[in-house]
Amino acid sequence: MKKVYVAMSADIIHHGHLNVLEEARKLGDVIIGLHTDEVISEYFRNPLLTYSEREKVVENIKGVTQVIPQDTLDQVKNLRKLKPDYVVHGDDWKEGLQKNLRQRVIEVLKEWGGELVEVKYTEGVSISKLDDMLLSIGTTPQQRMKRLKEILGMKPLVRVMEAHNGLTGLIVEKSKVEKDGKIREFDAMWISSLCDSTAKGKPDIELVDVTSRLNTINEILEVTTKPIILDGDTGGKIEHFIYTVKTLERLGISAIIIEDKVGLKKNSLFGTDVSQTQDSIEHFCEKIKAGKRARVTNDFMIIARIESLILKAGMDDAIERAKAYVEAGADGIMIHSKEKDGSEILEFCNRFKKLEKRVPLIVVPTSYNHITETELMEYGVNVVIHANHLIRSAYPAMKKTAESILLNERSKEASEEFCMPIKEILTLIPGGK
Ligand code: SPV
Ligand code: MG
Repeated sequence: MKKVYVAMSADIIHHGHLNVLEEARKLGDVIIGLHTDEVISEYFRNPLLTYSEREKVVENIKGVTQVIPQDTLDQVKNLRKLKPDYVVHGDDWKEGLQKNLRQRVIEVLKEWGGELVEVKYTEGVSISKLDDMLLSIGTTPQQRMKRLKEILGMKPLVRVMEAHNGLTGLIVEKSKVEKDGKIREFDAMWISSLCDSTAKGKPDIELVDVTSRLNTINEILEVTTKPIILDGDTGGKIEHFIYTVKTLERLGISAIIIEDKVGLKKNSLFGTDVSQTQDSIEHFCEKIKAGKRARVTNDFMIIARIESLILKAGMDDAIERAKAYVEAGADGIMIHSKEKDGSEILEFCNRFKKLEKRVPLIVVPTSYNHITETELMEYGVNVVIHANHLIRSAYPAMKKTAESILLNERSKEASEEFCMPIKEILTLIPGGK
């Protein structure tokens, strides 16, 4: 039998894919080069199914004799290894991102006289259309909650953005850019105490109580599907925290991050300019353990946030706490710093990497914002949270508009300079017409 190679993602399989596979089967034994989770999340979007789930699907398709990982979009490495007689692909890759990859396949096949067979693209199906349909169906609390752990398993770096109401939730849900042929979007939302409080015109001192925070959470849950990480401040009293955990888990929140401070909490970015007290290791570990006991599923994550660098307690203290919190069952460690150069964060990352017992590492690069996500990832960071940027960009824009109307005694100037057209705001949210 001749060898036929077909590279695919097989995350959502539709009749277009089956047409390609049917043609491939006519030519010989079909070997699938299955895109790894990293390839799919880098070039397309976060896969709905994991590699092993997708592998199970494709190995049961008629004519498929073997499934191997395709860990780059470029097929050349696998092709040189297998030396197939044919490569089969849809003819839609003649243009766009995959044009060069196609050329490389043609070139490499010449080395052993292989042939590229292209199957006419099946009109009327598109993964992005199917994605939109899935989005409009929505999600369930259970599905959404476990998604964060799934994404952590699939991607080396999880990218998180602040949301503080339904509209900002939609921005995080839908914002997408294309760069170097790769699609980039946010993986999850951060409901920040600072932004949630600020949006309500209140200071970030745990004054906005859990019930009010739940209103914000519900507003966001209603219109989005991406996983949510909640900034849980100190988590409050242990006796209260266990109720919060149950409530959040029931709603489908994926994780709560609690910080190791006691007493009147102030925002970390004040550092030592205000008086703030760090919790004892023993007491904070008790809080983590109580939260873990209160959980119903393994999907909900309790993440411990270390304030040692913020409060100038030193690197050794931060590392000692990381070890203790992981031992107590923390599902992740967030290390925070307000130093602008980022060196203490990178030092922490280096030391954290060497710990025997490791959990996902989370950072919030507000002060050291010159360091890129990729650089942080290279230091072992698993989750980057952009914690406050939507509210920080919205406020100056709104203030400018208000001042322009005062100055001009009319809204003409503000409308023309700073506002989106009425037509656009009316149709921004579908279903209003
Ligand atoms: C928040 O976003 O509320 C945080 C991060 O807790 S920070 O403001 O940097 O403390
Ligand atoms: Mg906060």
